[in-house]
Amino acid sequence: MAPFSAYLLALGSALPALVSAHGHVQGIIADGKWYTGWNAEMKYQNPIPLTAGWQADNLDNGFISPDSFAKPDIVCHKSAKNGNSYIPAKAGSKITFLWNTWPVSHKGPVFDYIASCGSDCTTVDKSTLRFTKLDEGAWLSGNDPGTWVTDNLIKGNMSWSMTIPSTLAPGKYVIRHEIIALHAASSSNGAQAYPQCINFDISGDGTTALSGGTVATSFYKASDPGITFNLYSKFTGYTIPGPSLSKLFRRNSEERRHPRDFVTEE
Ligand SMILES: *[C@@H]1O[C@H](CO)[C@@H](O)[C@H](O)[C@H]1NC(C)=O
Ligand SMILES: [Cu+2]
Repeated sequence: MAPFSAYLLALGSALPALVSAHGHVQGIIADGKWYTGWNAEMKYQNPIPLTAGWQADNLDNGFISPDSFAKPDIVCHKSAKNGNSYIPAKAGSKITFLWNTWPVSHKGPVFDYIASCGSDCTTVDKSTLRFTKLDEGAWLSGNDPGTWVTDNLIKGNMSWSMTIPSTLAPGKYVIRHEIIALHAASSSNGAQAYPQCINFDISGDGTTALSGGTVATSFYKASDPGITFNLYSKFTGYTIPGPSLSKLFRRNSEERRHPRDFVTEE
């Protein structure tokens, strides 16, 4: 009986990883149209379905830890390979990222970055992508643990919306949408980054090209005050990690649609 119950115990402890509640972007809505995102189980299909979502190997819906923030996995999640199609969208369009689920405990900042792929996002080397931060949200109020934009994401149908700048030049781009969960971030390797990359073929008559930008392996360090952070303390502020928001695009009231924007901040 000992071997059998030991087997059950082992099985029992393996199960939480399989049914764990952190998530991935299962769908994207652009210009009102739904596109299926990448789901790691698709890697078992032959052929692999066409998705604009990058093919990450996050079968456990897991995350990237600070000890990998300078490694290629931080770019588009674990062992990510290029998405093999594009979502067509016009500059100025509203884009909504729909997570399959998100746990209330996983509070933290949410980001949208964009990088030009040059001519082809399906073959570009991810280590060459230089990202511009388009959108960010984080702490809203309270403490220990307080209210965060992830709470709004959960209330809003597990979704996060952003607007592609209306002046962005047409082209092939990767948008890197990311949540960093801070529930374990009081220890220096405890923050959890969940990056999700999606290819977009952006049209329109914008003329603003991206310039500068930062490779994702230089975004964050474990020692950043917004990466090692004790959510369960009487904090009075939060320093948003990563590069600062782009000044290439003027935000207008029409584009300020996300819940975070209804919080007084300027
Ligand atoms: C809510 O989320 C589900 C699942 O992702 C999606 O099918 C549905 O379109 C979403 N509803 C809205 C109003 O965005
Ligand atoms: Cu989790």
